[in-house]
Amino acid sequence: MLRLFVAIALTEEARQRLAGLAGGVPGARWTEPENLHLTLRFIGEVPEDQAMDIDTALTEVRAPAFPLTLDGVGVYGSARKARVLWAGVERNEALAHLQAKVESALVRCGLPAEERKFSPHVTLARLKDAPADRIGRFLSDRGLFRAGPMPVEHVTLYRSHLGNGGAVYEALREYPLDTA
Ligand code: 3AM
Repeated sequence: MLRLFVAIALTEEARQRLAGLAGGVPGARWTEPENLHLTLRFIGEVPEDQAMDIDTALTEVRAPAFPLTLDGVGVYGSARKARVLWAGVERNEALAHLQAKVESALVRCGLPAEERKFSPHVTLARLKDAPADRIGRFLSDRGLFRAGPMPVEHVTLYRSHLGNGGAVYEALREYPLDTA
């Protein structure tokens, strides 16, 4: 079985900027800079033959390349039980279009449809018992964060290796987007 997800790889520069946001929140487990990415679709555990079908389906996705700008920070979960700190993405029709293309390609090759609305973000940290006031300070101190625009010219199929030291993401394959 392979644990897979489809994401946009970020440029080195963007990852460095994002990594620079880390710190100041007790109970936060910050994403390793090399692991920072924008998930388009979590797939989960699939057998190898289905992984090959997924690969074929992704090869057939046609969508234009586009610029991506990261914008702002936020939190998932309630104020009392914050779970994830994230960096947001400036409104982007091309990104939404790409995500919809990836989603329909995956559904065509037999995966269950994603029920949740696409909420583009880059996970900065996972939180455990983080104090609300420190989260509040993080959000206000970092609220003006912006990075980009950066060119998005391919999507990437990642394999996630779960281990004691946290997940390690392996880029299995890149699928080019159409450049003008
Ligand atoms: O890109 P982010 O960090 O938001 O949380 C996991 C990560 O999302 C998510 O897939 C991305 C790559 O690991 N993920 C992990 N398990 C999941 C699940 N069971 C999941 N998303 C939905 N359902």
